[in-house]
Amino acid sequence: MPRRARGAAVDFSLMNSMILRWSGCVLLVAFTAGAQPRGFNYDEAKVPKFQLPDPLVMEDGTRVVSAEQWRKERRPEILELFRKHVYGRSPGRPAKLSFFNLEERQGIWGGLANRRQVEVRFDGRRDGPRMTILIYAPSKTKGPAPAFLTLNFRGNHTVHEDPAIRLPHSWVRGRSPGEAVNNRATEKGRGVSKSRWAIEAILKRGYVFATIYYGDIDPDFHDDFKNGVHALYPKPKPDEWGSIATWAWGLSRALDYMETDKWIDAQRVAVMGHSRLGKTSLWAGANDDRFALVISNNSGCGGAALSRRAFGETVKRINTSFPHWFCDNYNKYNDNENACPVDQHQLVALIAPRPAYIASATEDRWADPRGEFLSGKHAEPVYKLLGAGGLPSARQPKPDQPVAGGIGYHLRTGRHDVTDYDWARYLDFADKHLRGR
Ligand code: GTR
Repeated sequence: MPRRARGAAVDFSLMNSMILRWSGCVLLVAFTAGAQPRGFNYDEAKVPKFQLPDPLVMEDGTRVVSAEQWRKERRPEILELFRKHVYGRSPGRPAKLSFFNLEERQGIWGGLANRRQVEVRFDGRRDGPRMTILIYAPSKTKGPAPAFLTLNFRGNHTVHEDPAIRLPHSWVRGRSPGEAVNNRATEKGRGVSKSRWAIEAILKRGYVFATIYYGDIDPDFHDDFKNGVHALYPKPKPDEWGSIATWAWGLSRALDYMETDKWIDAQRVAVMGHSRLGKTSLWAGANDDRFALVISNNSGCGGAALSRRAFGETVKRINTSFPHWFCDNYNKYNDNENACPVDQHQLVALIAPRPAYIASATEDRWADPRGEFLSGKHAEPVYKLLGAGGLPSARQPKPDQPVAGGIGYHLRTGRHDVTDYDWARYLDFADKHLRGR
């Protein structure tokens, strides 16, 4: 018996016929284009009345008044609630984790970059579950550089047309004809997602760009937790890792590797993700405080958006469409958001005092841009208590008017996507916090 109701639209393991495969592709393209399914609330006047849990009040009612109390008592309490009820708890670093340098080249792209591709073997075996990190470092920087660590949706080879980037060894979905054959990536995908990754701009500003195909860690369909790194562990209990926690776990393993790479300053790694991978970057940053800065790009429900607003995508909808993303316990809050002991502003608060950036897009109503802003705003008391500044805007800023304190926010004009505009803001924010500019 599968442990969760299967979401008909998303379980690609069930899609055997071409017709179903195609309808799945169309569905996914529609989502990434920022489609807004019908039957959900997009009207601010219809947002239900709700009360948010106060990040500075302990579950027993005690008010948190000092930074120490936050650090020692309230933060661990909230972290535990997210582990138990939302994302699920993950194992630590595997004893046999090992790193293998697949390839390296210095001074490419007219001397702008060095490239390295590293395989992270989760149990030390070369044919076991493993992920490949693609790294571009600025070649002219003296000493280790700060870095952006990201997950990508379609394979490392899709982020740039560089012919040396290895094709993923894992299951890929493939969104255009020929991009995947029998769920294996092909050359047709090379560079197709490059508009989302401002790699040259990142390098020119002196940062390392590192990316991993998320399917290397856990393929994004519900197979009852058998593939990816789950092959090494027992089936998750109701409070144990779903796929978002698993992808975040992979980011922590990438950071384990980065601590050993001389090109990278592992004390200054920003973790960035878009959409479901924005949910993932937030959880990675909350769960692993080695991440120095956290960026959520259009992360929406289960990411930065407040669940209690039930605006656009809801907890019930996400648990139904994507039964593998969260831990089983999260199903208890389907149509029952107020019963959940946490809401997503507390996820942002877990990142404090480290800087966090939340980005929304005007046409991305499915992700609830206002709810994303409000999460940052309601995390502010924790940032202020810790002397880390806040989100310097009382109201949601107008489109294309970024604000940045300890928490940064912008509402970009346009659709659900990552653009050069977004990256320019993230680079400014990183300069401010990781370089003290
Ligand atoms: C949608 C999902 C969103 C968002 C998006 C994506 O289908 O409803 O929560 O994660 O996928 O990741 O592209």
